[in-house]
Amino acid sequence: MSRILTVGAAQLGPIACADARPRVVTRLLELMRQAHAMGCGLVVFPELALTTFFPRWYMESEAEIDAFCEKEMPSAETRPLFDEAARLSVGFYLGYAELSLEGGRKRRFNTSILVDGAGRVVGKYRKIHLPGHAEHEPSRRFQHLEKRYFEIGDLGFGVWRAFGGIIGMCICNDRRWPETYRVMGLQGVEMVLLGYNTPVHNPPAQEHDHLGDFHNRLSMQAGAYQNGTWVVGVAKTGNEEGVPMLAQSQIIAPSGETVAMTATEADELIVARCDLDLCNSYKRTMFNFAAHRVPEAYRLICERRGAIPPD
Ligand code: ING
Repeated sequence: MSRILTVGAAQLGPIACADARPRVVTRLLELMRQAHAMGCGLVVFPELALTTFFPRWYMESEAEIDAFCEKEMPSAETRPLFDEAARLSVGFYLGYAELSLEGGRKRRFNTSILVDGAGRVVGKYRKIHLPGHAEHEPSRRFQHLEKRYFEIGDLGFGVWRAFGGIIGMCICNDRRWPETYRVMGLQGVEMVLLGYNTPVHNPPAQEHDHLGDFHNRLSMQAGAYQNGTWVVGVAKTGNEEGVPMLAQSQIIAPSGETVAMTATEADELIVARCDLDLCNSYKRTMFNFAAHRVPEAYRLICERRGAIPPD
């Protein structure tokens, strides 16, 4: 049996601060049309795919920060994406900064949505692992203020029946944490979609910089193999406002093998015919969770936040 889902990973080159949303949406539409022309039923865009990666700057003005956020989704500016998805029957994952008024207060999240081939939002995720720092660190060449501008996601790691399988979502730094994939794996996920905006340089750990590609690949390949799921990781890359960003968007099989990878640091579509039934042999044998996991031995994972070494 083969349940084939043809997926496009739509990598984006830099988005300049001055690039207005309609100009960016035009780029997304071009990639969606290329995906359709190559038989895709689903196309995956990066994290924060409508704007530049604004957490690289320290801002105090609420209005300035809010200008990078979407007050509604779809909005007039993003509606063309949804209309084209319905016209072409191509669903999509889109990362964006969400501004919502909940419980009488303004809340911002680093969000992604899953939209089906009829242009309907079938799933939403809010980023849980927020990297970087919350206070201005002027000594840095660039900031990474996700902890300042976003709240920790409050929707958990969900999965949705869509595109003939069980689809999950996460965002960027989430992909480095095994718990992300395992929570979705425990819900039977068969394909995890994720976008990322990853600076090549990480100021607090420059000695890691030369391993950026390796750590990117390692994290997603491990997540795929250890949970018997496909993983589609899609970059916003290139030199964005003076900050080099990692590329290496890729589509990874449940075996952990990368089956497609981008070759540029620009807008680039890669496509793979993903047989969702390739998950089965891993879920039924090596990673048959019901047969092999021992949750009572894993309590520390939930009970303890930071490491506590023995006396
Ligand atoms: N980006 C990074 C990531 O985990 C990071 C965090 C920042 C990594 C700087 C390396 C250097 O890929 C996001 N947006 O989570």
